[in-house]
Amino acid sequence: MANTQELSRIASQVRRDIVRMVCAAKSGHPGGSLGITDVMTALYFNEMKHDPATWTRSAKGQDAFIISAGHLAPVYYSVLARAGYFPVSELGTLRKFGTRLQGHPCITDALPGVFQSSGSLGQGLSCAAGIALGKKLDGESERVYCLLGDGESEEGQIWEAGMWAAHHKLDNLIAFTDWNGQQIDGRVEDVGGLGDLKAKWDAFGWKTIVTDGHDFDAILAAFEEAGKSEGKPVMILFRSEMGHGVDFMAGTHKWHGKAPNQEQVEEAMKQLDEALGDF
Ligand SMILES: Cc1ncc(C[n+]2csc(CCOP(=O)(O)OP(=O)(O)O)c2C)c(N)n1
Repeated sequence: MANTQELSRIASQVRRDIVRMVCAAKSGHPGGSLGITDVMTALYFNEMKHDPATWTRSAKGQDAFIISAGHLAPVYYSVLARAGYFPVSELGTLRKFGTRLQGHPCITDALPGVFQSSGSLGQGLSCAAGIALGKKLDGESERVYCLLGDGESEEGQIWEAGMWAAHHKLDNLIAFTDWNGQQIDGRVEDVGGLGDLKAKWDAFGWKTIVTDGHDFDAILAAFEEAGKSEGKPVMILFRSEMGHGVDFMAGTHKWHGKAPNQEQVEEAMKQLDEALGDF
């Protein structure tokens, strides 16, 4: 289990991977990926009970993770590779012809670590809730985690899944939202305002936690608190910054789905721990 210092180093590595992968592919989604990197690193290197050597899609005896906001594939692939699910060198194949690393995760490519296809926003929480109920029916104590976007949270299916998970008292379900305030076309509040997101999840019968998505102590504390829920699914709203870690990408929707050029990659690399290697 990595401590906060190690998590910080791994997160820098993951951010380097994201920038390089999207540049090599000449397309993809760096902004949201960079913003949720700290949370995803904490999840895979500290919080989740998982083992790449024995992993199967059935998730028997292990925690499961569903990425609902499938466009955040770059951070997902990097974390999986760095955790040992597949060779780090494969990161360079993102979005290339014949790759297992599609622009959005796809189970028909059988990429180890990927539980569910995604990309069409709004569907992942339903999958996660179903797996969580299945684990309860099987008497398993492991958990199911699910990553949502805040722009994605404008999708109605999420709220249907939210009601259903609360109805079934799925306290083994820990969902979290990348609450960066941005989405594809601008600020979430300008495109389709979510209002008081915490009050909404509370009203849907969830235990809701709001915290900083870039402070590893806060992230780990939130997961710990989430694990203590009894009778309620948990939503962690991680306050985050789109593009975090690379100054010219930070805080704007403009890097939601745009590839940096080689010059921009070199500039980004200077800002992210240069002592780390690359794939
Ligand atoms: C059903 C559906 N509608 C629209 C899209 C196109 N789309 C991809 S990402 C995105 C914005 C999502 O915003 P958010 O969840 O906040 O992600 P972020 O911009 O923070 O990465 C949209 C509209 C899609 N993938 N699926």
